[in-house]
Amino acid sequence: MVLQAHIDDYNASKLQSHQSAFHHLAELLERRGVSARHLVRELQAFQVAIPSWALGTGGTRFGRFPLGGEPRNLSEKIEDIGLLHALNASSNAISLHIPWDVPEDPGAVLQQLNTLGLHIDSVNSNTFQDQPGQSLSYKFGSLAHTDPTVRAQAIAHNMACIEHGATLGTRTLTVWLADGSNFPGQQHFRRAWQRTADALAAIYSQMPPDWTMLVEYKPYEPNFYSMVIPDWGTSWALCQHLGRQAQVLVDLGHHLPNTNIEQVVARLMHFGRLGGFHFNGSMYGDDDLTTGSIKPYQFFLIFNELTDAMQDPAVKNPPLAWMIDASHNTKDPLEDLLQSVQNILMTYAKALLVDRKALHNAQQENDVLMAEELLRDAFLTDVRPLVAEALLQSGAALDPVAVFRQLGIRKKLIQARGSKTVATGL
Ligand code: LRH
Ligand code: MN
Repeated sequence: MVLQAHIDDYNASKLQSHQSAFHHLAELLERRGVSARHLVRELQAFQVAIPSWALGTGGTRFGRFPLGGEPRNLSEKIEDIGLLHALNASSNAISLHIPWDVPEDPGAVLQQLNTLGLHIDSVNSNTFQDQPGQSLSYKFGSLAHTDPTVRAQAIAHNMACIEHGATLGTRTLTVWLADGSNFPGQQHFRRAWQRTADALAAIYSQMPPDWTMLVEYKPYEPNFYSMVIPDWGTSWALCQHLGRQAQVLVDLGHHLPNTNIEQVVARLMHFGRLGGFHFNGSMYGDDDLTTGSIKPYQFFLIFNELTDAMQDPAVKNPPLAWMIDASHNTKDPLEDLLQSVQNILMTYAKALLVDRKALHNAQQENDVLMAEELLRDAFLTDVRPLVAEALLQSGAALDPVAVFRQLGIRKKLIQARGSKTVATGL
């Protein structure tokens, strides 16, 4: 549907204004001793994984308002992510959720992925819902359940996820547990932790040696008194307990209000236990809004810590998994995802602008104001021409959302798939 010609035509119509903005910024950066060409290469290499469960309209318990043209199966989900990648050349990976996205024909899936220049970056297990025909319920938990047969069922499900993932070439299993309690006394905290640690160890021991297990934490929802893995410290302790192939997954929406997430990220990088991110934006709780839409400065401070650690040879942290985890209640899901990727690229570009040597000196001399000003200087730099240049050089659109709209893609998807289709996911 999206022919390269459409993108080229659009870029040609915007080229002059883009080039003057880019050259102006490149000169400004040159005076700061920063190479715009180097930053463009960094941005071209930065790829974000798209969640297969966020290609349709999300909902809340108060309602869901489908906008039509939503993917009806895994193949159409891959087609939509291929569309995003064609528009921004920055979304070459897909996170799958099992059983929402069981690959019926792995061969055909691999072929489609190949054609679109995509790959599967991780499989997510789901022991937070009961599937039709499931023998034992996860109402009172899964890996932390008091009943060993329920724990065994959940362990078997995670092993099945690894098998599905292996047929599709990924080597990452993401585990998020809804396990917890709603009332005091309902759960024995120490025994619940130990059951969870033992069950994760049972999965870990059967996981291929070249696989990674990402352990995601969340302070509340769907349980509202306690969660078995509520915070980074608990996830980190579990990863220490499991072994080197276990890493902490940071979902930005999974923090209590006013948590200093950038410090959590710096800690985990320092310990070499940061596995990756579920990027999204949030005002209050796990709101799963557009990434960078609500607290752009905090998001920048997170990338500042990441970039500082990634540029420090003393930090021994494995490569990070960059993934989005969002839910779209009022925006077009595809436009929302395109906007999120743009925000992520812009925030990374700003973090790359920080003069780390000057910042280090200001910190050493306790020049509080100068240290902050060095960060704000980078944050307040308009890097949009850099991101646009990176996409242009990768054959993508200078402005992906503009081309998405110009081509009337949502209308075409509704014509092709119907106005009532609802995608699996949240
Ligand atoms: C839990 C979560 C987890 C997913 C789900 C879709 O809130 O962030 O990462 O499994 O959303
Ligand atoms: Mn998540």
